[in-house]
Amino acid sequence: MATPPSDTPTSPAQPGTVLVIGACGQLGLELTAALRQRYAPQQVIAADVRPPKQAGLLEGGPFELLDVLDLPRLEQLVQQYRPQQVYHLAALLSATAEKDPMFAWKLNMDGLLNVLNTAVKYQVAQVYWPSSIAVFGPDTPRENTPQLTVMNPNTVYGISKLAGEQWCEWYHRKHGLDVRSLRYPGLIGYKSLPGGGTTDYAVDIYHKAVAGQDYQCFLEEDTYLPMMYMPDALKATLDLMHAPADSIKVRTSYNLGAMSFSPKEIAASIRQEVPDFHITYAPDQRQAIADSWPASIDDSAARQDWGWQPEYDLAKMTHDMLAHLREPVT
Ligand code: AKB
Repeated sequence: MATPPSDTPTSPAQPGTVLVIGACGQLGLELTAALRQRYAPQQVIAADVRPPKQAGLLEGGPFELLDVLDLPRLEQLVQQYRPQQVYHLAALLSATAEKDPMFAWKLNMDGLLNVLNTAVKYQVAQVYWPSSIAVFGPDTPRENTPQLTVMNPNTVYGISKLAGEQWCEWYHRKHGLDVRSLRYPGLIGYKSLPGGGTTDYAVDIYHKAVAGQDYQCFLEEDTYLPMMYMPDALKATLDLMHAPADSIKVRTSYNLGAMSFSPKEIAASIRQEVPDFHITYAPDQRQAIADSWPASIDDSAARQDWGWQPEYDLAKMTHDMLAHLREPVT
């Protein structure tokens, strides 16, 4: 039973209690499961604006309905569960944000500010918020994009992520809030589907290959983008959040790299195991977004500061993805 919100915190944070906002998304589903393995499942509260689409997802721990734009409800949940950590993942991704720019700005910015203000007000020990390679734009050096460089994003999503990074840094400096962030590349996993992103093709293509179908790609064959397999993304997120605070030197968001490939290369890697797999190309409006983003990322700051080291390259990821997607559904 939820308790009504009040202006002052009523009890100290419970060690290990975690709130995941946006738990039904591609990253949220997997991060919630990883956190529930790490902590007691009951201490990891999954929250999203809608319940999980499939029965069985997010079972084993509490689930709460939460629209992150509804500040009283957010405060109510924070008062009720007293989370020590909040992972705020709810956002509109790049392609969807271009279609509904005003709502994307509202959700991506007001949602973050609601979380940051609530974290300060109720003394949440740590906040995690994902940024993206979308903070970079067409003026940014495309190869081995540095941590600190020209940004100038030209998508609504990218503009919101860059502004969000600056807000995170501001809350850290002004309020001492321990907020940490990573600039994710495209994330690829077999347990959950992405929605509304420009890198989504790199997940869809495996599903088509396993179904024995051709794949029509919405990007051109030689479009290189930074990508990462989900186990590496989960490891990076948890390693960042568990690193000592004084090792976190970047309070905007860390560049994070693992691999970089084009649609032609991922198709060739799939053909190593599915020889008759075919890909065709029909670029759409997402091509312009991809063309404005880096092709590869320099993540040396993350490696130096908290020991980031990816495990998966394209071949290893393809082998693992195909093996898991071929498993019978239980
Ligand atoms: C998208 O394509 O919008 C996301 C991202 C790179 O942040 N996957």
